[in-house]
Amino acid sequence: MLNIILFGPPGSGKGTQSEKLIKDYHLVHLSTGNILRDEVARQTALGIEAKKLMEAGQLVPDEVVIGMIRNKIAENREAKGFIFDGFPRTTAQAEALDKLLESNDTPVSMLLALEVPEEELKQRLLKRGEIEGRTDDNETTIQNRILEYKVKTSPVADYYKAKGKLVTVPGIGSIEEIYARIRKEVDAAL
Ligand code: B4P
Repeated sequence: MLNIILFGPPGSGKGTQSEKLIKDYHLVHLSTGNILRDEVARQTALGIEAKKLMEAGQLVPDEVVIGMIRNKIAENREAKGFIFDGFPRTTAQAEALDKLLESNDTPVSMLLALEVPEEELKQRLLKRGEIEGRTDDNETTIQNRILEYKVKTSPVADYYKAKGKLVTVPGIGSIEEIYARIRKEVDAAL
């Protein structure tokens, strides 16, 4: 089973590259950002709470996202593997994911970390804000999201580095160029 964590700061291209990987490797895409946006759109109790945090550029509580991922893994017992996109975002989430996958006997294969300079991240997200109107793609929220990433999320890369599972990929260039780099790493691991 191939379990890939696609990792990186906001706007690094996790969602963009996940779409390509799921097609080529027949994996199930689990994006906590997409699941949360769906809850917001349906105005569920969870969505109403999550909306405030997302618009402020803050992380949603660990127990909420861990519960979401637990359910999705349970719903996809027959999957060939998973792409975890935007999860785990804290060390507590990483520990919970490892436990969930261990109980399935299918550990994390690798954490692919997309490396993109901060200025480029801001430009990409501001551009998406203009095109798609996502409410968290504005200057103040982007700054907060980057700060949350530095403080709470970047330690997740160290957590998997200690397990020998960290693979870094330059996230600058065209989407196709970056995808070719990712494929090379995934194929080498297969
Ligand atoms: P996410 O939905 O995960 O959003 P993201 O990190 O901003 O997106 P991503 O890196 O996937 O960027 P994308 O490919 O779209 O999270 C949103 C919020 O949800 C978080 O702030 C948090 O509040 C909450 N949340 C989610 N998961 C959570 C968790 N586990 N725990 C707690 N809270 C959680 O790319 C961005 C833009 O760049 C796109 O417009 C794309 O077209 C463009 N782009 C991509 N690649 C490019 C390239 N090579 N060149 C130029 N542009 C490119």
